[in-house]
Amino acid sequence: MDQKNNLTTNGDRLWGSLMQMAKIGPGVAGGNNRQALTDEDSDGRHLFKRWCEQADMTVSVDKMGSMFATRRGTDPDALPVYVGSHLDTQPTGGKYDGVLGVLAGLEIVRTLNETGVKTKRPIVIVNFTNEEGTRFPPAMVASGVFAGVHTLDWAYERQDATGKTFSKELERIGWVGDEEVGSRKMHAFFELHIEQGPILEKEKKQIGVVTHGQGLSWLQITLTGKESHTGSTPMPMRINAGLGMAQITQLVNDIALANAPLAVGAIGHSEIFPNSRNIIPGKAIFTVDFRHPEKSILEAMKEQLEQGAKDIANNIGLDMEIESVGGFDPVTFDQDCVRRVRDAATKLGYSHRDLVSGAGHDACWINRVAPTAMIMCPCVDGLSHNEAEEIHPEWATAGANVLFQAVVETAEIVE
Ligand code: HGY
Ligand code: MN
Ligand code: MN
Repeated sequence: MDQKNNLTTNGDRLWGSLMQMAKIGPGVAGGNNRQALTDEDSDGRHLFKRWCEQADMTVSVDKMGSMFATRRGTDPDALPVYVGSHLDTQPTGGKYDGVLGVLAGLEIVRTLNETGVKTKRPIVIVNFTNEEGTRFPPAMVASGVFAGVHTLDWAYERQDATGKTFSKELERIGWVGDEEVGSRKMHAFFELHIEQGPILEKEKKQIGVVTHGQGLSWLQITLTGKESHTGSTPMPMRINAGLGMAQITQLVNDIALANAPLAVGAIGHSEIFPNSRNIIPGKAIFTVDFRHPEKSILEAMKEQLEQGAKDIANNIGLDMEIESVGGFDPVTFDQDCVRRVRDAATKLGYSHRDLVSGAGHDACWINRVAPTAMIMCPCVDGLSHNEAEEIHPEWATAGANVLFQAVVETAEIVE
């Protein structure tokens, strides 16, 4: 029997696992708030670990807390095929961002166990710590350490808004592993992820074959002015950090529109001090998120921002600091892996199209150390990083089946 061609996942079981994981760290509007290194993150990790052990896998953890669940291959010396994503979510996140990629990996192993199919190469499912970078910037920090982009010490020093460090919080939830980060060698890495954009749904395509990932730049700006009374301070005397933030917010939008149609820019994080109704803000700290598929244009956008923000600060009399707090160059995924994904979608009869990922993913860093490709499924209204994020079960199943075919093709079934 040509086992390979008849391997498809159990969509109901995958959906059931997604809904069970979604119960951990519920949001307030039907989504999830399972931020990195919180107790909820730990609970989700324990559930995933239990499921992996029930599927006869061994689970190990590295020093960044990333989890690796291994299904043995017939050749223990063969480099494994890795599949996975992340279980942490945004504070007002959805149920599928990251989680689909991890639990689809589990579904593949559950199906292989059920059918008794063996692969030459081991298969390893990964849960990368803190992909979102919302509590501890930058995004994709654990896969970044794995790929040698960040040092472990630098990552350990990252702080959340309350001053808690990454290392202390990882220790507190009991998920510091002993494995050196990045010591594992991968034959290939595949990541299934929801698109988080509108293209696939609009074009009625079931699968996105991700050929590239756009580049990202996070610039944290600190403006310092002078606190004073909102009532008695004459307008010409004010040094208003809040006004500077508002004008730079408009500048960010103008720069993105000026580099249309592919540039995007926004400010998602902002803090104003002292944040009192009748004190002119003396300080503003906020992060600019710029993205573009071409490195040269992303660099030009950053230069336009730095110049424009300097002029705004000078006009108001503000001191300004700009610090890069995250980012990565545009990514071109491995062509052989991408072809495997495209061939799998074709063989399974799914409608598909090539896609550039708008969001960043762990795959963007892993692509530096192993042949890597991504698969995307549509999401309703292209919405993500919103508790209303939604996908259809058949989209999850189609994505998992394409992932399955690409993984077993690469891991080599042993007849
Ligand atoms: O920011 C990103 O693109 C990812 O969702 N962390
Ligand atoms: Mn994600
Ligand atoms: Mn995300």
